[in-house]
Amino acid sequence: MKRIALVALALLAALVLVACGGAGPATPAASGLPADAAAVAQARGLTADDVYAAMKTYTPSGKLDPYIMIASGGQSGQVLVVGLPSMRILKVIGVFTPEPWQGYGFGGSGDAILAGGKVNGKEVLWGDTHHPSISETNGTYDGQFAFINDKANARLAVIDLRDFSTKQIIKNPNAINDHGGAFVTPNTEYVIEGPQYAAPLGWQYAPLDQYKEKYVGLVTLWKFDRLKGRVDPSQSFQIELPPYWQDLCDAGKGPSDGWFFCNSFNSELAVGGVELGQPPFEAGTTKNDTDYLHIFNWKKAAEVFQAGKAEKINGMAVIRLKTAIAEGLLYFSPEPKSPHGSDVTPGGEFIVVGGKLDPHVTIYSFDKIMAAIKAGELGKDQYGVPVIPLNQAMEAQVELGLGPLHTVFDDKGYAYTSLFLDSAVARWSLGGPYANKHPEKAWSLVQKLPVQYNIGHIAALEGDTATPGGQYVVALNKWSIDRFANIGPLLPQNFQLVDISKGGDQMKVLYDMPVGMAEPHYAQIIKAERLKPFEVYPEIGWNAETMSKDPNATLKQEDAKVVRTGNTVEIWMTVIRSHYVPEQVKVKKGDHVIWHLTSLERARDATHGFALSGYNINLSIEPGKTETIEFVADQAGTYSYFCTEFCSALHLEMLGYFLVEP
Ligand code: CUK
Ligand code: CUA
Repeated sequence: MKRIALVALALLAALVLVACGGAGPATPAASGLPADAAAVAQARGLTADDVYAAMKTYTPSGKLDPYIMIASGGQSGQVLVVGLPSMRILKVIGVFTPEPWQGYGFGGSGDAILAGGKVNGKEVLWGDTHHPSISETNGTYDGQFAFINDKANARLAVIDLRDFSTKQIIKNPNAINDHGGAFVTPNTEYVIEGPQYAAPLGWQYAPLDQYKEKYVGLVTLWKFDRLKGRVDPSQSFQIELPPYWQDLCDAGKGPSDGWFFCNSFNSELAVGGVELGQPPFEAGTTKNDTDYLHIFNWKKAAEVFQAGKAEKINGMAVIRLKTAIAEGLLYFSPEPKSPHGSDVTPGGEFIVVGGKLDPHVTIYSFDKIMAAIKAGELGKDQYGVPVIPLNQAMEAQVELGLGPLHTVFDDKGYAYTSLFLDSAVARWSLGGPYANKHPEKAWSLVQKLPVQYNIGHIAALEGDTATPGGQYVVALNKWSIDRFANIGPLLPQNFQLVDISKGGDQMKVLYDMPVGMAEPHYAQIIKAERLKPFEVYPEIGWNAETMSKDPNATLKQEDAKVVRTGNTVEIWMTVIRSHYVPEQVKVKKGDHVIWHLTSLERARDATHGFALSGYNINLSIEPGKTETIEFVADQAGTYSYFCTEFCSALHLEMLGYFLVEP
């Protein structure tokens, strides 16, 4: 404690020194104790802002981060877990892509989870993860589960935050790609998976000249069974939409609970074909001044589904567009121009939509939308969907700058919008019930903070929930250009931590974090205290896939055994520092091998690995875990199995021989 105080003192002294333009050698009198901190600041050329940033983010050895960011891992198909404010990576969770350290997809239970993501029987072992979503209770993160979509293949994954590992991957049976997911409803009743590029219903073939008639959009509401920790497809349903490209979605809360909202583009129904002399997509999809904000009544849609008014297509219940219109499940309102992002304010009163080619964000009032629906007499789009005129639904527009995309919120009545073309974070003031939380005029730009460069999404501390926290925003920047040492033409993306703790125009960039693995899109930041992860698995013999005791657990070393039944050899093995039991396993070529491994460890962090040479097998066996592998010993020879985690001084001696007799 005393040390920390001293360091802080020294840094403060350095701050004063640098702030005063303090050249010259630091004397003990000027810098306080110890003098070397001021000298370091001077030698490294740190400005007062730098020293402030260092003090805001530096996390001394042994201190824990109070906030955890769950970030998309982009094309890596993984999910990143990052501590804030230190910006240290804590884990890369294997999700759509096999991950060897976690033994995910190399013979253990991860194989079955990954197999859930097969596309028409074909293994697809990567994903383009976009939007993580932490499970919510009453509109606030509850820290139990996280969901993420794979844009490339229209898949959804469920991550259990008790052990930060993937439990389920589910393939959307009627969509080939998705985008506006995963987003949860306020009590995680449903996980919304919005569509992206329209395709014929039921994943059929149809030529592009039949686009208008045959192609559809399709939003999916996956029912989440919290007790099982799994999505239940039999209780899930889809809603057919016009073939506009639905984009980002967000669920209502408070007064707007029961509804969700998606922006869309390509109301032009462009089909590309620049090589045929037709306008390229980038021109074809931006001709119109407005597209349609999609407004869904999901509670009513769930009733319509329960009432059996859905059609089964590829085993999945689909509410057809006609039914959706007739039952009042879907409304539109125009949104300018080339829209992107759809974000609901913390109290659920407003929906904020950005426009890639419009300098404004447009704010819709849920009350006004409801009033317009009640009043009736709405026009219709070309597919018969009722359209609420923009001037009847709009609360305000705020001019922010070029390329507004995504918006998050804080506890001071401010909103934060990423400005892609400006490469900036805009802080602006909310109106309505938020107007008295800040001194500024309602609905006005407060500050534009430059970031490096081309910001996409933006995340704030619990900033998309009913109870945002303030403190920090993270800019998820697409480019980094000159921020890091040159390592060749493929550059890392750049997460920038921004201090938003002070109001007005006091936002500051604190830290650059290179992301050298992919292009993450969205992230969510949760208070660490809401998470209740296991320290070790609850009991010896825990199956991390089923999250329950495994019937094939071996609880004591004496119970380890090898049993042959015909051509099948079944092994019950124990794992503890620093030996496997048994250490010799003999089979015959062609035998079917079933191998159960149980860690008898109860000490935290005492993880063992299990690699079997030549068989593409690698497991991570955390304390208490039971894993099962199954394979055919199709190659004769002498193999070793050994531990891949340096678990003790005699780790190298933690091995066994696997002998396959010809
Ligand atoms: S999208 Cu990537 S920056 Cu997938 Cu959320 Cu807007
Ligand atoms: Cu167990 Cu190394």
